[in-house]
Amino acid sequence: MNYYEVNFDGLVGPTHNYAGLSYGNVASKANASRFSNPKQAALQGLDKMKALSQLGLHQGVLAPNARPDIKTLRALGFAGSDEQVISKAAKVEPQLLKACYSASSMWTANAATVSPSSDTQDNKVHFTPANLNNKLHRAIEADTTGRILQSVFDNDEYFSHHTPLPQHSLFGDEGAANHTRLTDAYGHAGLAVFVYGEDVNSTVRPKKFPARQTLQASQAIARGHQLNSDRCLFIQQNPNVIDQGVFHNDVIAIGNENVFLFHEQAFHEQVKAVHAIRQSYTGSRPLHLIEVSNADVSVEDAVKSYIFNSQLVSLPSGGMALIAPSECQQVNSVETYLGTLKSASNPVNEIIYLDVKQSMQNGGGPACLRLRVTLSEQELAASNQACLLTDDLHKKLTMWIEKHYRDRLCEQDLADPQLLNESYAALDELTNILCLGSVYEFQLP
Ligand code: SUG
Repeated sequence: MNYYEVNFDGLVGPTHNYAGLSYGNVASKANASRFSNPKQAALQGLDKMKALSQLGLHQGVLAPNARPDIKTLRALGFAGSDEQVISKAAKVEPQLLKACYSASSMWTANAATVSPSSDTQDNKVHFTPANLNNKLHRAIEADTTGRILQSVFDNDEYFSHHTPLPQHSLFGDEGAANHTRLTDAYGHAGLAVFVYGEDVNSTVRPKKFPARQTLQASQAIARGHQLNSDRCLFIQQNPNVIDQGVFHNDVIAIGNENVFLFHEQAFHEQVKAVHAIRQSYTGSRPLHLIEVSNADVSVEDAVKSYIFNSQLVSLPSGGMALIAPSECQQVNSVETYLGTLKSASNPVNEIIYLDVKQSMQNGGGPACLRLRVTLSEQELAASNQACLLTDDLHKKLTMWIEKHYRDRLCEQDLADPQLLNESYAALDELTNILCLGSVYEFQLP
């Protein structure tokens, strides 16, 4: 039986904007109030999907959450028609309106934690949508994301869907961005490496920025997914790097199959953490633990370039490619390092640079934009085929974006009721293209 890692990229929604909502995410703050270009953002994302599919990889598409989130605004006391809700919120609570307009569901590395069937006791693929409870604009994604995942993986024989963890600070969960699987082949049992920012029972935590993922959340996910405890590791992120803008582990480390690439300062008590990984890995192919020294790439350069937020993918022709954001070419230390990585003796033999600048300006690189789902041939066949990228789907989505998306958006535009109509009309059409059924709760005017 063949197994594949399928990347499900988040389609950038029509209201992509720079609202400065993510304290602790340096790019989000730095670009707050800039004009965004939703059309370009969505096309850049689609180009990335196409580039990966042209490498011979299976590529999926996840629909965005519907924005504005009128249901949340109503729950917060704004009443009347949709237009009235928007205009009242714009006057009284513009910050809440921005949260309800965020297109942040595009970063599907935070959509859920996924465990493949080769790791779970019931041999099903398990999904838990992340509660994202550290930020309001992200916490409101969880329920819709859960429905979208159910509509893509809609078969009880193969897939098991969990509800998000309780919305409480004990259980801050940011999904797959803090989870890596190390294995010698996709279809073999893997080592699930869960990286948390904070154990709520310990004083080891960042001083400036929030730790978004708790140990308690990671443990709950591992239990729910019926993972074998011998094949789970829980390691703590270095709180000092969280304070330098590393708000998720995927900003400082990336793993794929038997390769784990990470910065020298990624983890708390790193020597012990790396030793534990080496000891717990049971694959028959050798594990490549590649530690990037601070002398080669500083944490500051890692955050600026997002080198670790690259996708590391296994190529059908053998070897691996690192799909890096083009910003890596603008930071000397990083470009030099990637040159040496490619020529050193390890499976990474190709570096491909892609432009996802619209997303990068909100702190989301190539790896943030995708949810990895390891699937057997049968599981892939049981998934919603309309959400798998083909030339035809690529063409349809390009036309759909060209038809519905604006090429300029700023904070003032969020008060324009026409934006709501445009966004809902686009998403209504998208549900047909992707055969999603009733995942959205909005009413068309
Ligand atoms: O949660 N940015 C996202 C970026 C998520 C990146 N994901 C991973 N590293 N996996 C976040 O901070 C910014 C939205 C704004 O400010 O408009 C935002 O939500």
